[in-house]
Amino acid sequence: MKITRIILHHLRMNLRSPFETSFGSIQSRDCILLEAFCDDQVGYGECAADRDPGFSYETAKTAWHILQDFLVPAVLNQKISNADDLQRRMAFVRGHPMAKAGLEMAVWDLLGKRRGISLKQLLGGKSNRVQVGVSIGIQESSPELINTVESYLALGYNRVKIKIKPGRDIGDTSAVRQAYPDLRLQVDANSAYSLESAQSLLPLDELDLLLIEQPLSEDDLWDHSLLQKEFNTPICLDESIISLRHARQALEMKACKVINIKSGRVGGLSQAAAIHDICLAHNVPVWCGGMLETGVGRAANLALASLPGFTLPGDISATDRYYQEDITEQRFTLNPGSTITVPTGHGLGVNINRKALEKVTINRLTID
Ligand code: OSB
Ligand code: MG
Repeated sequence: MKITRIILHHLRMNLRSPFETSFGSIQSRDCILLEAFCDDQVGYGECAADRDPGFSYETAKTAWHILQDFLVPAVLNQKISNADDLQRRMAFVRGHPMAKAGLEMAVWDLLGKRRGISLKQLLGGKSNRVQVGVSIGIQESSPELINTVESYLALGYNRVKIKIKPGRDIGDTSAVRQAYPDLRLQVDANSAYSLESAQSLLPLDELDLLLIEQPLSEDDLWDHSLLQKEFNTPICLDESIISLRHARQALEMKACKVINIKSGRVGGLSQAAAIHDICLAHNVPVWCGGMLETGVGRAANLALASLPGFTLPGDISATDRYYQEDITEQRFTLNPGSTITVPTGHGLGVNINRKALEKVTINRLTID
């Protein structure tokens, strides 16, 4: 197929409640929605880069620049039969995985629509419903954190992840554990510790956590391997796994026992699926991470999480957890048993609500 036109939409969407991590607090979420046109069809993609370079160096504006000036010109009017073709055309751009992943998602959506099958089928997904949990930001105090946890448990979530940072780690986590002795609980530090300061996290090992996510720097596989030796609790890497190569090296180094897979962080769904495959071959459990996506990225996450190696619940919550109004006509809801149903429509299986899109668009560009 040949893509003849691409439209970029820079979105800014208000979250229903502020989301605080060790790298900052946000009230609204930026991203780029891509529309890729081929014959009479359009594919949607979501580039997850946010306004600030807190989670990674990419921002919505750097991704816009890379897409506008490099990736889109390299792809327009070229013959692209699959994600590998696309990746070859994009390979001259070093880094910028979220920009690449956004474009790849739009190509996957088109591939599915043209073949009349869902993204889940294209990727080789198995489950019709996937296990999900909720990721809770740092709250004002431990009692407020417990209230927030309670409210999500009441909605039916049966796995909770809480964000931690130095000074808000052991106290918060023990408080939640004490209030809910049987809860499936995990923590995410978003790189807030060094090998030295992470010694203060050792008491977490007594709290029966599913995993400890990304305690150390994103560029630090080696120190994670040293830290994992000190913990029985599995260390899970998020920021550090930026490619299939890093995943392999992390496994060889024993830098982690679990991997969080996000298509944006690794440059696309094709890379995400490849990381899933080697983890499955090594018996290393994976789960699908989230980036507070709109319905577009959420649909892609659900399809990805339907692959058989995704044995831990994903950070894929219901639309209501994030946004009052989403840009897709579909809203995702929680089923009993803390699952969400994987879309079955062609491609991503979502349609855009144009009115809703209009309200949150702060910049738009057509390239043809
Ligand atoms: O580290 O997993 C993370 C959100 C934005 C950036 C990074 C992370 C997160 C989350 C939220 O934890 C996951 C979600 O519910 O989308
Ligand atoms: Mg994380």
